[in-house]
Amino acid sequence: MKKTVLITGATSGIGEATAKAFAAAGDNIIITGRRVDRLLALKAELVATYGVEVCVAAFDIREEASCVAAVEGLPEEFRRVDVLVNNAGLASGLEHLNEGCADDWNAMIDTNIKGLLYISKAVANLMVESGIKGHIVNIGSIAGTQVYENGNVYCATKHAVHALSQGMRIDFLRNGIRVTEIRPGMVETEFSIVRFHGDKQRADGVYAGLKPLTGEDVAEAIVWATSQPDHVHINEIVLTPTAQADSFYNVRNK
Ligand code: NDP
Ligand code: 8X3
Repeated sequence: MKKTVLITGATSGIGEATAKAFAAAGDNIIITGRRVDRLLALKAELVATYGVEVCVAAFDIREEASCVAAVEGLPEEFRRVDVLVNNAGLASGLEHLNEGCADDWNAMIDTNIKGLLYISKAVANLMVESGIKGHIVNIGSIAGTQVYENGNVYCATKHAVHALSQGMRIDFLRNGIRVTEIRPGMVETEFSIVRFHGDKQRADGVYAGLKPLTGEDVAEAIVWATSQPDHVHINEIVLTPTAQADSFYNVRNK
């Protein structure tokens, strides 16, 4: 059955690939992020390629009032949200804690934790009001259970996503809302460029000598997890490149 899917952070990487994957399955999509030009270009592509209905909502997920206004402002035909994909997020910086920068920490905490909470509350209430047994997908990370050197605050935010996913699964039990946490390892997107503040050469080095996951690989897992029969609840999916075992072990140039 055709679903309505709201994806945060659809202007790039995993979120953009997820929007395309749901659209390819015939679902209607609400795409969000801050870069309006990219959202409009993606909307045009999804409509032209898949003939689905697409709603654009541009806002900064770090602002609770903007999240609430965006959800309240959804047009009538997009208000029955079946699936929320909490994907918007970032790493900013990679330094020992005493050399880290409060602006980076605030960006990660405000986006990855607080933004996820704001939008989840607003959309979950829509699901409850409209009696939809919806599905919330949180994009966590293998960094949600392992902490690596210099990853301090980013890893802490993904540990929070891991805890919140478990908490949401319990709290929404009575509403029949399923909560899946997708926990990828290395995915080549704009993630590392953002982490290294635009240093593309350093970002490329993260994936040198191995074949990382793509946004499409992760999107496929998300679509699969949200396409199961009503009685099946996929709690968690951990996926890494074949060349990566976890946060600490990988092989290059093999
Ligand atoms: P990208 O940088 O390619 O995409 C990040 C997306 O998040 C963009 O669409 C961006 O949109 C959005 N975003 C960031 N900040 C905000 C904000 N304040 N308000 C609204 N939207 C925002 O990275 P990925 O696709 O890799 O990252 C997606 C998720 O996957 C993140 O949560 C990340 O932590 C997680 N992840 C990534 C991994 C990887 O190796 N790439 C591995 C494990 C997890 P815009 O800038 O237009 O606002
Ligand atoms: C993003 C990937 O390697 O920083 O979650 O954990 S990593």
